[in-house]
Amino acid sequence: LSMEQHLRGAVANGELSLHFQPLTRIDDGRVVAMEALSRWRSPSLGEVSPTTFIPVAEDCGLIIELDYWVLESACRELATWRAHGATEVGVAVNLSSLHFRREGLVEAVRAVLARTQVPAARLELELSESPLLQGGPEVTAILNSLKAMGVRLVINDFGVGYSSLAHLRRYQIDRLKIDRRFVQAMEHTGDDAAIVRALIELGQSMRIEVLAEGVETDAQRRGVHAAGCQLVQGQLTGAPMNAETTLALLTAPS
Ligand code: G
Ligand code: G
Repeated sequence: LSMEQHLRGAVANGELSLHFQPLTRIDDGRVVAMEALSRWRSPSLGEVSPTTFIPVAEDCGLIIELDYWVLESACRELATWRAHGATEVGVAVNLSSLHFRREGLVEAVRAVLARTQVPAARLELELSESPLLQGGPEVTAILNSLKAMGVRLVINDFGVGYSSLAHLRRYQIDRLKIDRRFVQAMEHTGDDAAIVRALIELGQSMRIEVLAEGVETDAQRRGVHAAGCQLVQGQLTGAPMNAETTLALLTAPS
């Protein structure tokens, strides 16, 4: 069987699970949200990395179903955290660009929020820059509908796709996540440090939150903080963890 064929049964057979990684405010160390990251343990292939199966799922269109499964599962987990008292935290879900070339996303999000009784403001949808770049009126309509519902919109891996100021202005973006390639190269080359500072300034000038991805060292955290960045994600503040560890983290007395 091909990986695609294995993947077709994975959602139905319960082979997918979610890990969660904290997004942390630098000033007070508070976890503002957890990003849902899918994991696949196939009975025949073993543990398959999302960097392998997400592209396969995008090629064969399965990503739509997979992302909807993640959306629903992540909102269910959020409801559990809230029931245990963690009512301030949000959950972030990745959306493939393919959602912006077909219908159904807005209604799917609305239905999941209704089923799970999660407040829209606690759901963050992470999209890449490509739908914004290609963005026709359909993309604008989808993003406007999501914003009207109260959902937060986040641009993932910012900096690699040449989004212009015009794009950012047109859409109501809540947060930019600076790609870890820039963050991690910061210490080594002045050019990368300058790019990170420019991206942070861009966010600040547009009153959009900025998060640095892939922060592994205290020097990196201090570097992005000095440049005006308020939020970090990465090994330093917490690697992706399973649902049980996530609940323990979010309900630990502080
Ligand atoms: O979790 P990390 O291990 O290795 O993820 C690799 C890449 O796969 C990341 O860029 C992440 O954004 C993406 N990814 C992980 N889970 C999902 C998912 O459920 N849907 C989509 N579209 N991308 C995901
Ligand atoms: O692109 P996205 O932000 O969705 O990527 C999440 C991916 O980043 C996952 O593959 C996750 O395992 C990985 N990741 C998270 N923190 C770190 C980190 O500190 N360093 C590196 N190299 N990868 C990280």
